Amino acid sequence: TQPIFLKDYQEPHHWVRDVHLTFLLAPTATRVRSRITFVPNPQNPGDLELNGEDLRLLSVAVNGNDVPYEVTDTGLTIPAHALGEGDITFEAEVEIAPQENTALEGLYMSNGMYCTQCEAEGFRKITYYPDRPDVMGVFTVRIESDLPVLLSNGNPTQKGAGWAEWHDPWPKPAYLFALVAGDLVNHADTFTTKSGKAVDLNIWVRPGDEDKCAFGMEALKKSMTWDEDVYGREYDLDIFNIVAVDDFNMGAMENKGLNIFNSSCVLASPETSTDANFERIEGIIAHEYFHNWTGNRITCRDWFQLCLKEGLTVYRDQMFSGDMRSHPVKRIEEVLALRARQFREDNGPLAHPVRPESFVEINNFYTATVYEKGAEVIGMLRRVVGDEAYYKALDLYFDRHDGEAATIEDWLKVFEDTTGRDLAQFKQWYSQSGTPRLSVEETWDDGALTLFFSQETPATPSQTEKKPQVIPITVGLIGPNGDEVVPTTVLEMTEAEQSFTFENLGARPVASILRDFSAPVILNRHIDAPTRAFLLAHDTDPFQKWEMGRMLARDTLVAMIVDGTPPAATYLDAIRDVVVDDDLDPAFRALVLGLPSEDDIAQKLVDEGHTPDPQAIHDNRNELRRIRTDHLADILPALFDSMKTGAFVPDAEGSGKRSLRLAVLSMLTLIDGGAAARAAFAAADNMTEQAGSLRSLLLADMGQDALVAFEKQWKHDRLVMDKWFGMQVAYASPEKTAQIAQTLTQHPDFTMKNPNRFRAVFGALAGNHAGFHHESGAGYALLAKHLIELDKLNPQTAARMASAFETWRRYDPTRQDKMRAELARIGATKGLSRDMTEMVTRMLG
Ligand code: B3K
Ligand code: ZN
Repeated sequence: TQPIFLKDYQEPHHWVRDVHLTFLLAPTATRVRSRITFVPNPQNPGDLELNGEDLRLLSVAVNGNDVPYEVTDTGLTIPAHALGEGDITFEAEVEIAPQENTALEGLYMSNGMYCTQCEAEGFRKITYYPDRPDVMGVFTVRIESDLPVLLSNGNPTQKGAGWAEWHDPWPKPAYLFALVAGDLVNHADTFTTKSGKAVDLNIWVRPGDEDKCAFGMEALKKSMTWDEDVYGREYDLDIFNIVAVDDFNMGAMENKGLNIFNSSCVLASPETSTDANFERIEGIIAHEYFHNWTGNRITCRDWFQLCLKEGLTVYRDQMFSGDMRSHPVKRIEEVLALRARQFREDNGPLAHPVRPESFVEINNFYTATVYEKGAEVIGMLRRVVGDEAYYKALDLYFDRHDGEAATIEDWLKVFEDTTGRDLAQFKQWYSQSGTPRLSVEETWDDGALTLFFSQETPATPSQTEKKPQVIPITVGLIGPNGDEVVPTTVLEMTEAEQSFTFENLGARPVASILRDFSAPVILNRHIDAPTRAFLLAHDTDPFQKWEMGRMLARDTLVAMIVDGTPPAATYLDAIRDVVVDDDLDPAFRALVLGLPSEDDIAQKLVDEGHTPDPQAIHDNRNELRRIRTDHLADILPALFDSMKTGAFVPDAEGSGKRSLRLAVLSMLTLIDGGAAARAAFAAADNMTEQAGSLRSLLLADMGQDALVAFEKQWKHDRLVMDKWFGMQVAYASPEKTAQIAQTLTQHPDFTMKNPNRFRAVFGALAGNHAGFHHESGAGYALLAKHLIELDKLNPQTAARMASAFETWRRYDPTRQDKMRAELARIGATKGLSRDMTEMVTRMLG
């Protein structure tokens, strides 16, 4: 398993024109017949090279004749001399066993239904093919099966008893191929595009789930309208199908005209889904739909360019969600997720650039860095060039590269051509890993405020030298009376050290720096608590307003942990002022009430030169929760009642009220013996309230009865049961966490074969900071044991979850030894997958 390198890219020896596939579906012996027209590439003549894995080859022919060929574990090669001149008709038949495919990559079965997952390199498990994104072909697919619903990409052409044919007129790489066959029912609708074309829309689900499709369908129609209005992009087929599948390695997949979704990312009802679920479903439906242009019509030349489609599509879905809901709330949520996942990745052994330069297994690079930092880079680019130039550049991108497999160079070129700017330095955001530390000092001199910035990016694996980046820094100034004296301006930093002066100011203002989180950096700024509280009260930028509350909480916690300093009244009063302010959006107030996660605090302690003690972080954080609760005790009951919502509507307003209500409930539970939470749990008529009250009880270690009742009520619902499995681990006290997770693996409904169920238990274990890092090491051992087992069945999901260990170097020598030993144990396992081998090697490296 050798790494492959971006710098080694070469065009293929052959391009594809069209592809005809016939599937004779059978669980353990599916036949796949292919007829492919190859066109020799005059730029790079050579053998016909096809990828193929786990295939039983039955026949091969070229232009109707037998030919010499070589088959290995990874592919099939036909020597150039056997190919003749001109176009080549290649025919083959292979046999595969979807029923035995537990990796959920290629063609597999889930509850009696056939489905596929081909990105990144799953098509090679279906038939022999040049499985690389720069090779695009027009696919015609025939499916033969007794199952009633037979789907593939593109438009349906013909069907009869036991068969159906599909034709996709848009050339596409194999990773966008999809096939579904099953006993499914549809929730149908139609959409008329801006130019008057009628499109049939369907969400296909297992019988019994049809009442959970309406929200997803609305989200799809909103996405279609939004992409027309904002990016001028229309849909381009007669039909758009979405299918819900229970066993799926990630959230969803943007196959052309046939998106396949993890059922948890499309099925929704008020009784079974939380507000967070609704929001996520809306965002993922939009994301996959938006890929139709950014990913499918314009795809990636090679997998190193993954951020070309993912960063841009995340950026687009974030814009969409902000438009549908609340921009400030959405932005704060994005930053929370970025810090929790991407900053963490950038700070550890798995750090890599937004465009990696090498990989062993590409599935290991569907990361927060490629996706979320990739989106941040686009947000910065837009800030640097301005809105108008951004949309002009996008129009040029779609015009120039439609139908192509493009690169980051192509992407940046449209911005250079639109604006005349040189983006060479900006491009470093794609090649340099690590999170820049931005420091700021200020001076005041006779009406002039000067901000001195310096930037430094710490070394990351295989990148010791870092260059200064282009950092757009948004700044506004607030006068001493709380009025804004200078509105948001963008300062463009390009040097290692750079200063900016604001002149002609009356009195010394307070600077609000990095408004809207204008760059993915860590800002080091030493300002006192009263100044932070002032900005929390007066900043006009909602992100910075929230950020000041968060920084106050973080500094309070660090001081409590490091030298036992009790929380200051400045912090407690400032929080109280926000929480009682009825002019503020309840969702925003709930976010201000949130405390930094234990994992965030651990990283902050490391940054300040301390060794984090997970138990101490946990205890002090709980202590702060208790102190804050006492400080707010008199207002909590009334606030809780006033945030009650009527009939459940999963919109921004309702979800905002519920999130404040539930944040208040978790505090109330600390002082009322659990009375309010028990009552809310018993009376809940929606999952947000039911799960939220259960969470409060679990956090206070009073959840046993509610857990029993919850299981009894939801036994039959696999998605709700995932919550039941997850919550009791996520909110367990540190000493019990591993034991609870272990016991749950013995539950009759636990299975290693369903990624959602596995993630429910083990994702929660890894996410329970004090529980996972409990000094016994039980959390580490339990996770490692199950990752080793899962790796045999499903390497992709196992490898992804192994990143739980990426922070091992942060902790004390005893914990380090324990974690390193578990990683070594995983690494020493016989027959370990390429996926897991790469992850363990990088983490130990
Ligand atoms: N493109 C897919 C992810 C595929 C992951 C393969 N390991 C989903 C998405 O980003 O839309
Ligand atoms: Zn995507």
